[in-house]
Amino acid sequence: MGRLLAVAIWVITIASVLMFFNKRWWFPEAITDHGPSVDRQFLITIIVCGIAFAAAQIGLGWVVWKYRDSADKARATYSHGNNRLEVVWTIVTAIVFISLAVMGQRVWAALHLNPAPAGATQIEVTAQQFAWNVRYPGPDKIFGRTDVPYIDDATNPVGLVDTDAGGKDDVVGPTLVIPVNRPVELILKSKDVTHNFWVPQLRFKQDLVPGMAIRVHFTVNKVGKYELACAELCGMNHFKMKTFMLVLPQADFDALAQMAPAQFQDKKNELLNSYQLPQY
Ligand SMILES: [Cu+2]
Repeated sequence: MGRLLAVAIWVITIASVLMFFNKRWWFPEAITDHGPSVDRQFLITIIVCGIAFAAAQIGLGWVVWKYRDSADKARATYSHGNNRLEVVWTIVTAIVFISLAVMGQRVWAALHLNPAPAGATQIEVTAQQFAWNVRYPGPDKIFGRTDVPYIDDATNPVGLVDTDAGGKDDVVGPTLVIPVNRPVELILKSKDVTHNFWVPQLRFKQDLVPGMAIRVHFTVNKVGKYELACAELCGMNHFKMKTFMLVLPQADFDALAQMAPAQFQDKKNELLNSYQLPQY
């Protein structure tokens, strides 16, 4: 029985490792400039963890095999362990994980801590139970003032102040439209609970927290239509919080950004229908 268990542990270990090698279930294509760095960092982490996992499971199988129930019925001996060995593997583990964290920090900082490049296209994304409200500043490139008493879920979901001139041309809708090959800065907000902005192809996830305006910036290098989901279980109808991110050629985006709200929505819907989701 002991031998069988040891072999089962080794077989499961090898099968789990092989699943990563065949890459059948893997990430969708990365479409951001920072995407390859995130993927590289992920690969380094998974190789390091994979080696530790395989070594630990092979060792476990070996112990099960060696100390299986045998005919001589010898009593087991008790060991207090080996302090030197414990100190060594604790230090080695700490060094490995701190190094991984430091290496990953560089990519993280470029995305979240550094300011967006000057001239980045700014778009505000306000999440609520259970919808996405994406606001574009309109031709004047100024976001109009918003205030809580003006919020009306049906007609004014972000609470645009109707007397403010800057908000007259603001467009609010459920779809995120951005230009290709140009830096984009998202200003992420939430009206109620914590939501999470996630387009897998962008290679980042970001919480939207009530009371905060969280900024992230990135550059997308591939035109297309992608799914945008809320990745935080935010309530009963959380599953309904999905929409699309449409990445347009720069000329198409610029033309759209100059349009009045009604025209913008019609053109955006037309463009949205003309792109297909990527197949995996
Ligand atoms: Cu949500």
